[in-house]
Amino acid sequence: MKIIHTSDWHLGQGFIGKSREAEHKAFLNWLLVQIEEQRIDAVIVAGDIFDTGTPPSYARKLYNEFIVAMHKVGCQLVVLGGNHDSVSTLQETESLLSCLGTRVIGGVAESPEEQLVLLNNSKNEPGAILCGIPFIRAKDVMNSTAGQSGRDKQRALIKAMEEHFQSVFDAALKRRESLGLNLPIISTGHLTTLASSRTESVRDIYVGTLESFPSDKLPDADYIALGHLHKPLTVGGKEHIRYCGSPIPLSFDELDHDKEVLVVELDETGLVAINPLTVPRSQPMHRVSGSLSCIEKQFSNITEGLGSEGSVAWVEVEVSTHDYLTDLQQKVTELCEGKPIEVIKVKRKRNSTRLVEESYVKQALSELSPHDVFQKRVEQESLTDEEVNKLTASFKEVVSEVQSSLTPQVEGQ
Ligand SMILES: [Mn+2]
Repeated sequence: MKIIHTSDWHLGQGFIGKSREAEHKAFLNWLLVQIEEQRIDAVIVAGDIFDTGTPPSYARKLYNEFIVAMHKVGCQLVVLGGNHDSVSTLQETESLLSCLGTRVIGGVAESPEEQLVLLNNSKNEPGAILCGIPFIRAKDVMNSTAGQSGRDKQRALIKAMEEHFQSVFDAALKRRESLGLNLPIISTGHLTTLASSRTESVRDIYVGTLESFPSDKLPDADYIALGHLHKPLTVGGKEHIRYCGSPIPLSFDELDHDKEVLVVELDETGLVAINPLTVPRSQPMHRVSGSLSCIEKQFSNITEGLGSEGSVAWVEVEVSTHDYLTDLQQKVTELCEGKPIEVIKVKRKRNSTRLVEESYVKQALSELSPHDVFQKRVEQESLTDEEVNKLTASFKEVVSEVQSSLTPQVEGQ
């Protein structure tokens, strides 16, 4: 059978004051075409379907319309909760959506069996068993023990998560046996595993006190569909453990790679093939840096590259200058006057290695994570890397303690 593995849609993302609605709409329309053309039997969204626990109306509408379209083409959909999703928001429509062939697993369930999904192939016969593992919150799988050190907590959490993955996988093995069919088993996960990199927009990367989950503790499934990191990655050299990445760039530092979804083929022998499909980029985005005159040249190149479609490019500008220009923002704005360019973010680069000052255009505090704010404050100090690492580690511990005491609606936003 053929599935599409995708994740981290972040529907409703507020991107430095810009809406991503048009891009998400274009992506979902494109995805529906791929589903029909490639004869896809099921789509798995491995977490972070929404950007926040209380997504704006238009984001919920996109989600609902996609589910209806999937029902029309007869393709199964499995939606797993991510750290950005609210378990209760996703679960609120769970029973309704099950009537339309969409299975929602917003959070860790009471019993492992409830997290199993039997996926059908094109002949409408069982084709695979899915272990639907959403983002795991520490309180879902363990009781916190007062007085435990950060390291002990981390160790206990890794163990509890491993047990959770294994318990759902064991339930899948049992189900396979009772069906008497030789079905491949797929697992999902929304977490950071060792040997994977991260980007600036992956906020709240820490699961409780957990920074990274060792990939060798993942179950022995035929394919593991991961979400959380926004760049496509193969984990630890194992072809069958994959991050598909987000379908649109969620920050300017995600422009260095193509966005994709993965078409995964499985049969009774297990994994057959994995083929990435590159998602077309509907919103031009660029990062430019250098002196003001150099930036002016790059603006012209961007304008030429746009063609006559009437689209406006979103640009992040990093100006390197030795002088302190108080009107930097104004100067950059003048450079793009009359051009189909919108400068979203202006950074100042004082010397070649260190960013001394950053100015954000219309960026609200609510768009920053506590970690972003902390990082910005630290950048104002002259500290050694070691000092920064120490401070950041302590800060993370404090934040995770605070977050683990918050309600699920507030957590992870
Ligand atoms: Mn995400």
